[in-house]
Amino acid sequence: MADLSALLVIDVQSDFCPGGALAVAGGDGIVSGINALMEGFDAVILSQDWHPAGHSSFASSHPGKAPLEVIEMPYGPQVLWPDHCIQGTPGADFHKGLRTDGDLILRKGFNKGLDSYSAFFENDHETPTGLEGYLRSRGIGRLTLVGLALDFCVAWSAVDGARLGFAVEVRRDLCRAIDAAGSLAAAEARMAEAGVRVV
Ligand code: VGL
Ligand code: ZN
Repeated sequence: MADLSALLVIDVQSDFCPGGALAVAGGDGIVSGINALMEGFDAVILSQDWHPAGHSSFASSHPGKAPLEVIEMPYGPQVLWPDHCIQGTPGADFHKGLRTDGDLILRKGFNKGLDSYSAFFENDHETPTGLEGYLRSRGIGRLTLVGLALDFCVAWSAVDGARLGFAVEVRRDLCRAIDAAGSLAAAEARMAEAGVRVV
């Protein structure tokens, strides 16, 4: 029953591509490869980082703080970011070249006081996005992840998926990383520990 496969395309949005507010180097270079990969799966799901203006993950919401500084939130440490992926703005749109004819578009990060890197849980590791129920009720047990950024939203989604019992594979060639302050090495270690296959 739970043996169908899904491709999870994480946050391939204008703000994470060159020219965007939180540009990931080479972020636009994975788009055509992701489009081509879509054919081979039972389901295609796209996640979309989707913040209200004034979101608590924005450095601009914390006087005196700069992007990439870390603050303590009630749910734990939170890296601060430039304003990005604000609901309804061009930066929140998917990259113009990305195929968006998948089955589900899952938005996350819409709670003002709580960030959500993972497509499964918000950053308190508790509040679900609903993706787990969607996958299980469609009989999906195998996930392949691609997108942006490898060391944040892709890795957090992959680790949560593996912990929930899905078989998770990350296609490294179709991801790009932010790699701030050792974040890529840390993410790789957490993925390995969780049993994520990085190929
Ligand atoms: C992401 C930082 C902030 C991501 C989203 O998609 O990896 N990173 N919001
Ligand atoms: Zn974000």
